[in-house]
Amino acid sequence: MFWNREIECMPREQMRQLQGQRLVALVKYVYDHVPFYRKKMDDLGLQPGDIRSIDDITKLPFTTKQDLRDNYPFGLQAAPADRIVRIHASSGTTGNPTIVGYTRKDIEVWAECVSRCLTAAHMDKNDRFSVSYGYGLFTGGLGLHYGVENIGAAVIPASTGNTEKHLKLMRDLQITGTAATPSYMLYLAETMDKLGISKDELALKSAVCGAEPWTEEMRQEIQNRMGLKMYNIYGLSEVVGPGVSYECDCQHGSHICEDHYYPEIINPYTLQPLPYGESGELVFTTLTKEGMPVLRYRTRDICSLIDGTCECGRTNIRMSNILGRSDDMLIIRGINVFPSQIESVILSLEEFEPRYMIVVDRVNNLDTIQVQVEVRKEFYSTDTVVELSLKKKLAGKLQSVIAIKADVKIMAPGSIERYQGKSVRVIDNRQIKNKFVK
Ligand code: DLL
Repeated sequence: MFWNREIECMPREQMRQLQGQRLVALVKYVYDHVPFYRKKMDDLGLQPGDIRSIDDITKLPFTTKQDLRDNYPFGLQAAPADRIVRIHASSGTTGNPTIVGYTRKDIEVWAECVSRCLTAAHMDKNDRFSVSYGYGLFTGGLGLHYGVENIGAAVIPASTGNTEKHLKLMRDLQITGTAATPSYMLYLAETMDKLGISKDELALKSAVCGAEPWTEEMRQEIQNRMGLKMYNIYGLSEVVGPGVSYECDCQHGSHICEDHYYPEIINPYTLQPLPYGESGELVFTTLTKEGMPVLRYRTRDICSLIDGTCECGRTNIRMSNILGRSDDMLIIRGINVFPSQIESVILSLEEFEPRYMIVVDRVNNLDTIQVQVEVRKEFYSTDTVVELSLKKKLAGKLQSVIAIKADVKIMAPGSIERYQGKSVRVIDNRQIKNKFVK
């Protein structure tokens, strides 16, 4: 159940000491090797010697994605080129991608963290595990791959695409675990229906899912359809990739590998730290990274931290599910709405598929929101009376949860685009209009 009991169950005081020692070494390392951090610290009048324990972390400057872009490609790299053995690049659609170089030790630490996650999901050397994250510049594929090899299980590098062949292999090789985005899990479930493969023919026990926000309702839906248990895995390329945190059986937050990635929650407006339990922006400092360490990296992900020993025995701080990204949060007529709130409502009603698209616009200076949603086959009808009653039902429930009147558009089964990686679920036409107004 534990891959590294000593670390995963370490008493808090001992963990704080370990983090402190690592932070002191890290700050000296980046001050000496990354001119960007040296300048930032000099500007604040801060010397490496001012950082003596983990409590001093709040004195340090933040790092943002823009900093990474501005220093493209290697400006934030701390290790010399001859020690870098892997380079990943983010999937950013605009501007420069973010480039992250890893040393051999970084890759080992990463595999260790993914191993903790896989072990918590009951995977061991007897298992056969397929990786359905994309292999390539994205960290999902190779990140999981090294973790699976590290625990001694047999890895099947399925990647995305080839879904029918992958399902055939799942059945014929009796694959016991897989890793995928929740969107791809749903696509696998749909393809099983199409091919007539029942969950009883598969031997899947666990799925390790992340790379995009997902709700409890989505978990239930997929678990029922595929007959397995889903465990959350969180991570981001700028910090390492998948494996920054992971769920145990208790599924009350994801345990952070905080011996390597120190978490904080801040108020994104005032940048002040927030106490455990309060929601805000998640910030990470990579305590042991050599290739491209980051100090107080602002993830833009909104969640809260949970302290105290978990029922599973792990003492590591947990993070709640990600509610959304601060840049994903929609402000509609002044009200904050996260797409995940809309997903929860849709999935709480049996008539709808977990397939939807949110379209936001501005008409006569007023924000509008349309929720397009697929109806399940058995509830679908072209009869306008039936359609109207479905619309009313969903619109009413949405209004009670998000306090906004949404226009609901009922879509035929199978008509909304399927994604094999991260889904796109929001189209905000206001941004396009604003761009032209400028
Ligand atoms: O998505 C790394 C990853 C791969 C994580 C596979 C888990 C599994 P990026 O492409 O850099 O890296 O995207 C990072 O994705 O800041 C979150 O907004 C989101 N994200 C990742 N995991 C989760 C999760 C990978 N479990 C960004 N729940 C992060 C919610 C997630 N959001």
